[in-house]
Amino acid sequence: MFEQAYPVKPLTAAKPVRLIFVGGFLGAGKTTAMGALARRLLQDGLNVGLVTNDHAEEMVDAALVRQFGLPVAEVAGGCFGCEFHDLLDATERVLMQEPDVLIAEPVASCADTVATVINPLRQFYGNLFRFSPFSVLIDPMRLYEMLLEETPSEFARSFAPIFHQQLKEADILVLNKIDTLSTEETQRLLDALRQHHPGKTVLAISAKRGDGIEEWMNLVMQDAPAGSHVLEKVDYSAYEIGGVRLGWLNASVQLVGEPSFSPREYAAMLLRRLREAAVARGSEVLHIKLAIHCHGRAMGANLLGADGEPLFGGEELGDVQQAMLVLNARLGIDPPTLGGLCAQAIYDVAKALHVDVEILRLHTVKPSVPCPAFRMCNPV
Ligand SMILES: Nc1nc2c(ncn2[C@@H]2O[C@H](COP(=O)(O)OP(=O)(O)O)[C@@H](O)[C@H]2O)c(=O)[nH]1
Ligand SMILES: [Mg+2]
Repeated sequence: MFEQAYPVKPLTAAKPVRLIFVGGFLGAGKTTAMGALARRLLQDGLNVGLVTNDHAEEMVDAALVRQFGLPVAEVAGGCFGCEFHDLLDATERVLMQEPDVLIAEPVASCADTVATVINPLRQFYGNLFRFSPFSVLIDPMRLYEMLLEETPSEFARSFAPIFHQQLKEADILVLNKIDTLSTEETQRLLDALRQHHPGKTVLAISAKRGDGIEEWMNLVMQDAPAGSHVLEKVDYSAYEIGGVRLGWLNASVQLVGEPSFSPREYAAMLLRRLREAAVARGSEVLHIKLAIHCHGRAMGANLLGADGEPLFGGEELGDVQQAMLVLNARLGIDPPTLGGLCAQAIYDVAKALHVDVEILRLHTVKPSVPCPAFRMCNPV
C-alpha cells in the first residue's frame, strides 16, 4: 500500500491566506497585541482568524480571545512545533471560516518557532500561505533583566537563554508596553535592541493604547523577509535549566455567590493570595492569569512577576450570582505543591467572600524539553 511520505494532512483554502506569527516571552503582551492587530485589520475589511497555544486545556487566552468575536482555534497540550498535527487541525478549523489573515500565538516558552513551525509550514503548505515576517514581542521589564542586566535575578539567569533565542530568531523585534515608559527610556531600550541585533527591524508599540499598531500592521502585511533568522542549532538544555523548578497549573472552577459576589474582587484577592504564597516560599512568580465568565461575557485579570499588582481587562461584570473561573498559573514551584497551594487559595478566597466554590478540573504539568515533530533549517 502507498504510504504518504510526510504525515501531514491536506489543507485547502480558496485563496492564499496571510499567516502572521506573534511570539515572545510570558506576559510580553502577545494576546493583547494579537487583538489590537486583528481589530485594525478588520477596519480594512479583512477577515481574521486566530490560533492560540498553550501547554494544557482550559486556557485563559483562548477564553478571552473568543470575546474578540473572531474565528479562533486553540492548540493545547504542547507548543505548535511539538503538536504540529494539532496545529494543522486547528488551522483547518479556522480556514473553514475563510479568513484573509490568520494570526497565531505560539506558547511563550517556545524559542524555535522558525525551524519547527514556520519552515515546516512553508515546506508542506508553501502555496497555501503568504508568510509574514516573524514578530517577537518584548516586555521592557525583561530587557532590564536579561539584556541590560540592570535588575539581575535568579529568574533572569534561568530564563535568559530562552529569551535570547527568541530575540535571535525574530524578523521584527517589537518592544511593547511603551505606555509604561518615558520617551527617553523607550529610545534607550530600542537602541539597546538595535545594538544587540544589528540589521533587524525594531519597532515600539503599546498593544494596550494602540501606539505603533498601524506601523506594525504595515510591516507584517508584507511577504518578506519571513522567518529568515532560523536558529541553526538550538540548545534545548536551556529548557531543563528554565524548567527545573517550574510548575504550570490550569484549573476551571465554578463560583456561586451567597447571594451574589464581585468577580473582580474574587480575582484580585486570588491573585494577591497566590503571589503572597509564592513569595513566602521564595518562589518565582512568572505569570498568573485568569478569566471569569458569566452569561457569555468575560473579564480577565493577571499578575506578572512577584512585584506585580493585578491588572484587569475584558468586560466589567458587576456583581453576579454564578460564574466560571479559568485559572492559569506559571510559577517556580513544583507541580504537586503548586496544585495544593492554588486549590487552597481558591477555597480560602471563596470563604472570605461567602462564595460557594467547586473545582471542576485542576491539573498541573512540568513544562518539558520540547520534542518537535519537524526541525527544518532550510525548507525547499
Ligand atoms: N501597560 C501595558 N500593558 C500591556 C500591554 N500589552 C499587554 N499588556 C498587559 O500585559 C499582561 C500580559 O498580556 P498578554 O497579552 O496576556 O501577554 P502574553 O502572555 O504575551 O499573551 C496583561 O496584563 C496585559 O494587559 C501594553 O501595551 N501596555
Ligand atoms: Mg497569551
